[in-house]
This record gives sequence, structure tokens and C-alpha cells, in this order.
Amino acid sequence: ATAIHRADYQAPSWWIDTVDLTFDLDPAKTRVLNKMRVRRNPDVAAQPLRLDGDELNLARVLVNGAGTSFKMDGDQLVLENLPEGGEPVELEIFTTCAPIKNTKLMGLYVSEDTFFTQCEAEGFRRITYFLDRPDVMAMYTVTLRASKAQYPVLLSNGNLVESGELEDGRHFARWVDPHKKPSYLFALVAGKLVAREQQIRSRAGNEHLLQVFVRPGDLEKTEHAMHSLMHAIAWDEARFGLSLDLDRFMIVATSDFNMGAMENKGLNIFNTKYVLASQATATDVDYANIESVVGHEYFHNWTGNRVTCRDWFQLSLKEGLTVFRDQEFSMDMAGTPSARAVKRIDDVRVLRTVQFPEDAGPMAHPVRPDSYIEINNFYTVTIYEKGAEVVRMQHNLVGREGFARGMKLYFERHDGQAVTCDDFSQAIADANPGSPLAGNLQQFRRWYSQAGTPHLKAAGQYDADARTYTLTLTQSCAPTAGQSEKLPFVIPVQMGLLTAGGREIALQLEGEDAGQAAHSRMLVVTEPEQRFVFTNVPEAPVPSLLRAFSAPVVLEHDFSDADLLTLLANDTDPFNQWEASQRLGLRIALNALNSAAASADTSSTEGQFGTDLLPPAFVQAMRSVLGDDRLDPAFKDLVLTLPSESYIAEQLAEVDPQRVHAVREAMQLQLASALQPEWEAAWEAHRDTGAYQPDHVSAGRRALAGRALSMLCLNAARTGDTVWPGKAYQRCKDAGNMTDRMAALAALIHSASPLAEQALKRFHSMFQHDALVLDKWFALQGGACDRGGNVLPAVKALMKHPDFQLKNPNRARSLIFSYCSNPGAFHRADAAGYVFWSDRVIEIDGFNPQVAARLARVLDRWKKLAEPYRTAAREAIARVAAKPDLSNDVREVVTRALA
Ligand code: DPP
Ligand code: ZN
Repeated sequence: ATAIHRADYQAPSWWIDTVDLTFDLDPAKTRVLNKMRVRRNPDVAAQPLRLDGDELNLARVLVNGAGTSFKMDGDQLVLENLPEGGEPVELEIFTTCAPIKNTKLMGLYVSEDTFFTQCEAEGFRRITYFLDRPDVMAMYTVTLRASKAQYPVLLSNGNLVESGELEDGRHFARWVDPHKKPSYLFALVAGKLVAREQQIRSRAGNEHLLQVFVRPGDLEKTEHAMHSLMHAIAWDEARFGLSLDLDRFMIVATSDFNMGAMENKGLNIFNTKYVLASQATATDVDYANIESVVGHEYFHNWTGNRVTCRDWFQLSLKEGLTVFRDQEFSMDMAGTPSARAVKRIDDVRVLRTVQFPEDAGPMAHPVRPDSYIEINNFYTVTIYEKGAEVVRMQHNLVGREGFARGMKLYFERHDGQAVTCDDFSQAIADANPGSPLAGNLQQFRRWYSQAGTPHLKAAGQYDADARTYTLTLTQSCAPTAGQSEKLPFVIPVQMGLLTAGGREIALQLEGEDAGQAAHSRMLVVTEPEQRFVFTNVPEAPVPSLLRAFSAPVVLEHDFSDADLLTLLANDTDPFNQWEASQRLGLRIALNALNSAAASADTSSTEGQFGTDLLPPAFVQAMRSVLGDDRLDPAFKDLVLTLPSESYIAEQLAEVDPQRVHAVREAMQLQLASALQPEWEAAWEAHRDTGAYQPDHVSAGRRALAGRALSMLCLNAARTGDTVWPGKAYQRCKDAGNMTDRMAALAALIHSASPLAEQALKRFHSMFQHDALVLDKWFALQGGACDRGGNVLPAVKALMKHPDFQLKNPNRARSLIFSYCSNPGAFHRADAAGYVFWSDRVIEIDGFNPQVAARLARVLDRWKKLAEPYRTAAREAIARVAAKPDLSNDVREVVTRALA
């Protein structure tokens, strides 16, 4: 396999104007007749037509109705003797494929007797020969033919124009998509499905039919998805003036899907996980995810479909922007400032615990990569989440109104086109002349071209006589593969200053009028080092920097504990209040890990860190937060969540995962015991949230109640108390919703309660017919807290459970990925976790490379591991790499890991 480079981009030498596809659907042998009208691109030197294909059986090729010579070059079908001149050419290509054998779930496949497609990024070539690249946009007509009894519902993109009976119990449906589109947005579905339907009228006064298709029996679980879709449609009209451009918009759910969902034009295909919800089977997090994924795919209709990517290096053009849009949608739906902050904190947690490590590891790549071997490996947190942060910075630099203007210009310029990340930032800047984005556009674009997470060092100096405060901000970015030197970024730093007592100070930069002084403002850092001098500062201030996480950087500042306690208690920016709690927690963990005393005992990690890691001031601060009635429960829950093991690990030069696990567990246990009365009070105050509603406020109450119960069970395990585990067990039995039930079950498992086993059994028998709940059941066990190495044998036993299916991606992820991302259980001194990992990567790669490559990334950070983990991890990766017939997907990941 060879790398593909962005710099090699060339416009296609042929265009495809129209595609007329006829499918005779049969699981073992589906026939595909593809009639295309193609023409030479007059702007490019004449070249043969090279059509992409993959695992197709070619039966016939006709050119303008007559047979023709052709040759195969690898997987490509090459037509060298097409007529010269500008006239369109009619091509007819007849192929067959075997959907039932398609275990990769790319192209046309069968799931539970239903046909589905997944074409992004390069699945369409597994359906027919085509110019399978996003800058070739065509008009599609699709005719589906199949047995009426087995496949009563036949769907494709656009509008249904004709349907009827055929001979032998077969029927047909013909769909026409009125919009031209790239092949990756093609979709078809055929099977026994039922739909929830909703007629809506847009702001513009147009009628639309919305449909959510699921298997019979799942219909009552589609209400939330439908409501989310209606909200998303209304939101995009209100916030960006973008309306639905089709008479009909369909969502179809499947339980076999490699990713979360797919934005095919007018026919979104979703993983059931992001469609189906009932209070009995879905948690509050599931409800929130459904809202955001339904929103995300819907928003792609404009950001992705109407304006698409020129090539796959531009993937973040649509993904970063659409994640930004779905984040804003969820925030607007959540409502209150505190609810918005909670969403922001959740998003930043993902960025810091998953994307920052990616940016520092072997798969580090810019938001707009320069090369790849397998594009499927680049559907990453960098493209998505960091890409969204890069859009958010542009939003911050031009303001909310300015950003809306920029979006408008982007669509005016590029509707119907396949464009680049540069085109996007150009439109935002051009709509906002005079903004710091427009003034620094070339430099800003380094966010797209340079990989790695910048560090921003802040140093403050107060001059009491002059009443000035000088803030010096210094930026740097570590080298990443292929990029040894980094040039300075444009970093928007939203900030404020507080007095030691927590009051806000008016912000007046040297040379400014006192009259304009605000309490929060944005500094724009463009230089390697930049100084900002604030005047009329009454006392040595505590800086609140990077409010709302205004840029995706690591902020370094030597805050004192007192500073952090001030920020936690008083900052008007809830993000930085939370951030202060995390810095305090992180500092405690790192001090313990770095202290020589703790490293003396390497034989056992249990109890290694004692029971007094948390200083009284920290415990007191947590007590105040937990007891503060003015605070939103969801926010309290986040403050009371200690930094994750992977986040702690990222701060260390060398990681002993068992010690990181032990220190966090010790901190957790102390928080449980020291705040026992407060946890009891929190439980009592929030355990009953009344009739189930998945709204932000009641979800926050449930989250806090669940955490309280977990802490109470943890402490009970220490004291030998049986009351709290008993209550948790009762809750597992009686809970009125899945959030409460899961939280109680997790509390028993995490505290290693003797009641856990019985509770798991009960849970299984209650939900054995619900695949998504069984996924949770497996995930809880794969993610269980390790006690003496017991999790791995349990996982191996679960792989033999009759409900376990490795070929179903959701199920594989639920058990195997949960285990491999459970640091305390996975990183074993005997290397058995890594051996298990390599076996599974190889096994899954045999049928689904995309899923295998995801699993392969679990050991990305192996070079940071301490011995004996490091050597064992390298051996495990080398073992995978030694396999001769690996997919390109896994090969690329392990090769980069070992480089
Ligand atoms: N389905 C994926 C997403 O929506 C890829 N487009 O992000
Ligand atoms: Zn997307």
C-alpha cells in the first residue's frame, strides 16, 4: 500500500453528469446495472477513464451501446479508447456483488435480513465501478428491485417517483435525487421496516415528510430521535437560515454499523445506538447522544452535502464544522448558562483525554492531513473534535454575528461545489474585514497545517506602585512526525482577572480608556512571546485564562493552591471554575506519583498511596461545592469527577498505568469517606427525579445521585457496611429508568460488592432481548475495576457467552474495546492484556479492517509506558505487524506505532 499525498491532487480528467442505477437485490448475488453519462473535463489534459472498483464481478461494459475493449489495472477498470471530443459518452457497466459475504460493512451489505449501504469514504466502488472521489458530483436515478415479501420497503436518496409490482412476487421502486452529489452520499435500504412519520412545515412555508425507519417492534423507541430531528431542522433555520431542501427526509437504523451514523443525502443511516431510546433501555447520556448525532447528520445536509470536500484531506471541512454546529445545537437546546458550560466541559474532556494524546502520539496529523495510506484511519478526534475547535476559534475571532455572516458568504460562494478548508476560512474572514481573523488569516491557517497541541505559558507580574499587571504569554509546540519546526499560531485567549477575594477587576490595557473596561475580554496571541500590560489593577490579581477553553492549547501557569481555590469558588466563568478543580486534583495525583516514597514499594499497588492524599483545603472545597444549593447538579458532578487516568497519564513522561490507577483510586476512596455525610445528603436530595424526562436539569440530578451512590458503595466496601450496597441492589431491581439502574449496577461493580454478580444476572435476564442494553451489560464487565487480575479472565469467558458476537461492531466494542481501554485491567505485568489485544486485532482484521484498526490504536501511547509494560506492548504490536496479510488499515496503524 502506498501513501496518497494532498500535494498530488489533480482535478478529475472526466466528469460523471448522470448515473442511472438498477439493482436486483439478492443477498448472495446482487446485480447492478450502472448507466452513466460521462464527459471529458476540458480543463485537464486528455487521459483514459480509470474507474475505481473493489471486490466486484464485472460482467459487461458497453460504450454508447456497443461492446468495447477495456483493461484492468489492479482494482481499476481502464477505458482507453473512448471517443475524442467534447461529446458526452454513455457507459453501461454490469456487475454483481455478494452483500451477504460483505463483513467489512462497507458498500452494500446485509444486516438482519435487510440491505444497507455505507459508502463514505470509499464504499461506493464496492457497489459499482465509478470515479469514487468527492469532487465528482452527479445526478442519481436509482431503481431497486427485490422480493416484495422479504423486502417490502425499498429506499434510496431523494424522491420516490415510481413504484409497482413485477413478476414472481417481486416489486420495484424508483428514486430520483434532485441534487447532484458525490458517490459517498449514495445510499439504499431494503427490508422489513416500519416508520414513525411526521409532517412538518418549515419557516419558509414548505411541507416536508420526516420518517424514522426501524425494525417492527422498535417503533415506540423512535420518539426522541424524531423530536431531535424536528429540533435540528428548526435550529438550523433559526441560527443559520438554512432549511431542508428535500420533500422527504429519512433516517434508518441498523444494528450492524461501523460508525455512529451517516449523512447520505435525504437517507441518513444510523447505528441503532443513536436512534433507539426508551426510558427503560436508554440512559440520559444515550438521549443526549441521540440528539447530538441526529443533529450532526442533519446539519451535514448543508455542511458536507450541499458544499462538500474537494478531496479526503479536506475531511475536517465538513466534519469539524458539523461537530461545531452539533455542539452549538446541544448547547442551545440545553439552555441555561450553566447547562451550556456543562456541555462545553464534556466536549473539552473528550478533546483533552483523546485528542491531545492523539496529537502527541504516532498517529498525530494536522486537521488537514498531508498524506494517508487508508482514509478510514483518518476519521479521528483530530479531524472531528480539534477541527471543531478550529472552527470555534474562528467563531470567537469574528463574533457570533460575524460567524453567521461568514457562513452565509460560504454558501453564496460554494453551494453545489467541492471545496477546501482554505475556502471556508477565506469566506469567514472575507465576511469580517477588520476582524483579528481577517488580519491574521495566513497565520491562522497553521491550525489546519500544523499537528501537535500548542503549549501556552502564562506568567504574571504585579507592580504595586504602578498598579499594573503584566501578563506574558509564550507559545510553543513540540515537533510531530514530519514537522520538526512549528511556527507560531493565532491563539484567542478569553480572560479575566480576579482579586484574591474573588471579585472581578475591570480590564484596561495600557493606553486604553477606563470607560471601555470590561470584566472579560479576548487577547489575541500571534507572537512566540507577547506581553499585555493591564493598568489600574488594585491588587495582585488571580488570572482566569482561556475562559470557556477559547483555544485548544495546554495552558501552563504556576497557580498557587490558593489561586485555584479562589477561581473554583468565585470565577464567573464556570468552565474555569471546573478547570480549577481539575488542576487541584491533577496536582495532587502528580505529586503523589512523583514522590520518592511512593515509588519505594513496587510489589503491590494496592494501598500504596495511603488514605490521606487529599489535603484538607481540597476536601473542604469539594465539600462546599457538593453542598452548594445554587449550583447545578450536573456541574457539581463534573467538579467532583477526578481527572481521568488517561489525562493524568498524559502529564507524565513515563507512565506506570497501575500506579496511576492506584493513585486515582486512593483519591476517589478518600473523597468517598471524607465526604460521606455530604454524599448521603446529595443522594437523598437527588435520588428521586419524578416522572422520567431526559432534560438537562433532571439528567444532572440523576448524574449526581448516581455518583453519590457509587461513592457510598465505595466507602461501604472499606468499612464493611452493607446498607449502601443493599440500597444499590434494590435500585438495580426497582429503578424506573435505565440511567438510575445502570448507575446502581455500576456502583456495585466498581466497589466489588458481593451483590454485583447477582445484580448482573438479574439485569441480563431482564434485558436479554434488547441488543443495545446487552451492549451495556458487556461494557460494564469489560470496564470493571480490576481486583487481582480478575477482569481479563471474565472478559475471555464472556466472549464465549451465547449473546456475544464478535462480528457485530457494537458488541465487539462493548466488550473488547471496553476492556482494552480499562487501564487498570488492561495493563498487566504479565502482558496477558496485550496478548489478548493482539489476538483480537488480528482476528477482527480478518473480517472488518475498519473496526480492527480502531482497536489497534489502543496501544498508541506505548512508548510512554514504564517497564515491563513498554517492552511487552512493543512485542504485542510487533506480533500484529508480523502478520503478512494485514489490511492497509491495521498495517498503517501498527507501522506508525513502531516507527
Ligand atoms: N458518518 C460520519 C459522520 O457523520 C462520517 N461522515 O461524521
Ligand atoms: Zn460528520
